[in-house]
Amino acid sequence: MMITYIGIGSNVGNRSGFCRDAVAALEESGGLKIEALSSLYETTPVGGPPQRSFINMVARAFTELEASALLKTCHMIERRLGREGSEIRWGPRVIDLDILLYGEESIDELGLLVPHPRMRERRFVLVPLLEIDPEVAGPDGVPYADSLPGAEGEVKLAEPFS
Ligand code: PH2
Ligand code: MG
Ligand code: MG
Repeated sequence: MMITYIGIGSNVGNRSGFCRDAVAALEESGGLKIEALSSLYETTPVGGPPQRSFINMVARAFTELEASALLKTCHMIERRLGREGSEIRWGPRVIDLDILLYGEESIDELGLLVPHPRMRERRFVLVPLLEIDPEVAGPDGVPYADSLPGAEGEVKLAEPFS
C-alpha cells in the first residue's frame, strides 16, 4: 500500500466542477482510496500563453496500484472528462491530473517523473499540498514547506471542498 498525492487543475469551463468530477472519478476507479482533500484554490497561470486563472487542489490517497498503472488511471479520467491531449504545453486544459508524490519513491520512467519535477517552484501545488499535510517532505527529506517562500504564482482560497 502506497500513499500518493495527486495534483488536480482546470482552467476551462466549470473549473471547480471538473476538479470535483475528477475526485469522484478517482474514487470510482477502484484503484485508490482517497483519504484527504484540500480546498479549491484560484491560482494565477504559471507558464504557457496568456490564459484564464486555474482552479487547483490536491488529493491524498492510498493505492495498491503501481505508479505506471496510477498514471494510466489519471490519463483515462482526463480523457473521460473531455481532455483532448492536443493542448499546447502549459496551455488551457479542462482537467489535469498529475502524480505529485508516490510514497518516498523517485521515479524516472517514460512519461512519468515523480516527485513532479516542478512542484517545489509552484505555489498552486504547494499551498493545497501543505493544507492537507503541513509536514510532508520529498524523497530527499526536504520539507515542501521550505520551498513555499521562493515559489511562483498567486494562490487564493476559492471554496472549501465540502
Ligand atoms: N498547470 C500547468 C501550467 N500552469 N498554472 C496554474 N496556476 N495551475 C496549473 O494547474 C497549471 C499552471 C501545466 O499542467
Ligand atoms: Mg500539470
Ligand atoms: Mg499533467
